[in-house]
Amino acid sequence: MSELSRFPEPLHVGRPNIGDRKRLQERIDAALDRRWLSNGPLVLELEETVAALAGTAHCVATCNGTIALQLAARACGIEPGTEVIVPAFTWVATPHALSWIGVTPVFCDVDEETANLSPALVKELIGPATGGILGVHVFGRPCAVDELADIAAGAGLPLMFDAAHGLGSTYHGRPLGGFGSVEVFSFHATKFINSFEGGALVTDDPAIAARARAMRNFGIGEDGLVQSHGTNAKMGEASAAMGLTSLENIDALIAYNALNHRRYEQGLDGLPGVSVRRQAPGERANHQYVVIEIDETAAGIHRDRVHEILERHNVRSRRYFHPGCHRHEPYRSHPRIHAPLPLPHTEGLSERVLSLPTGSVIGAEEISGVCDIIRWAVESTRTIT
Ligand code: T4K
Repeated sequence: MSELSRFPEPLHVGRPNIGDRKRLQERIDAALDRRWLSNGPLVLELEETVAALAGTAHCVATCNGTIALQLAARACGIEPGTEVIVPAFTWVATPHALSWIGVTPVFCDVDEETANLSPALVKELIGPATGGILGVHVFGRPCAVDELADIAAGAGLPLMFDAAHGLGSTYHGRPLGGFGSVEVFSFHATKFINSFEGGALVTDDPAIAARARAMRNFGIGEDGLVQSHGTNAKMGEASAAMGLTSLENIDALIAYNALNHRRYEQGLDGLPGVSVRRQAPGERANHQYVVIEIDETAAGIHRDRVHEILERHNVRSRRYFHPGCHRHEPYRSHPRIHAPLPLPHTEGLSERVLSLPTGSVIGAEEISGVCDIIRWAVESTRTIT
């Protein structure tokens, strides 16, 4: 262990990409000169840019992705008191967004290979109280969109996607964002495209876009009258300035993330029980998360032990999404409501996966050091055993 160096500064999974500071400062200065800090032109420009990237007719930018999920559900007509089927293997924002507006998340297990909603199990879970289906493109890998769309259409349910990880990835060659009734992006600081905090919903449906736009602004419609319930979910101009600056680099950031992904694959190649999770074959992926899977039986060491060892060397890996949403409150206390079927793949994945540092501040040297630590952890444990 002593031969391995400890990183002098912590290596984080979610270190933000900052982009061109001069461009950012120019945009913020222009907003200050205009004295237009919210409901302004930068948000409109961001919306146009994101809609173009997603290939959708409409984009509604918001102050974060969680509230965009709430607007999306409400704009699709999902009422309090109904149920929405969601994967248990996701960030807790997905079910929390629903339960905060009085909608019950019903957890579904995921496919082991993709870590996304299992269409066959979604079908089993549909019942009289089901009001919709919300898939998550976990780690930027697309859901089984076509199968889910068939199931949703057959049951007459709206299909939504949480694409918080999905900007820049494709499904059948088309960008994520344009599937289902509506999709939601997150531009949180830890996402590869960030607007400090922020999010957006994208859709081709003008009615969903109009309802979400109104609800984002206290329910005020285009005629200036309050048409519905609403909230304040607006994105500010400073956030849009950051988002636009970040988006100027999207292709370079994806290329760099892909390079880092390959560096990890090479660095961990041949290590028993350790694999780097793959993106969908034949699709473009944003590679914003590099996730390894540690099979304790083959590696001789549990993921949590590797996580601890990395921590000791100043590498802050993240156990996204341990232990599965069904094991968080308030869901854990009501298993029959929230998890009517067993969730073996969620349970298994949440014990095996580990997200490693990547992004523009992580390079070959850091990755080689992280891989050395993981290699040492596995090989020394196997030798002792
Ligand atoms: N749906 C899904 C599937 C999601 O993954 C998320 C968010 C959402 C919906 C909701 O979208 P938002 O409402 O957030 O827009 C993070 C993020 O807070 C969260 O946005 C993200 N998913 C989730 C997967 O990860 P934490 O608790 O791990 O983040 P945090 O703030 O501790 O940051 C992680 C590491 O990054 C830190 O150890 C340090 C580093 N960091 C973080 C920030 C904020 C920095 O170096 N600089 C920074 O500014 O949840």
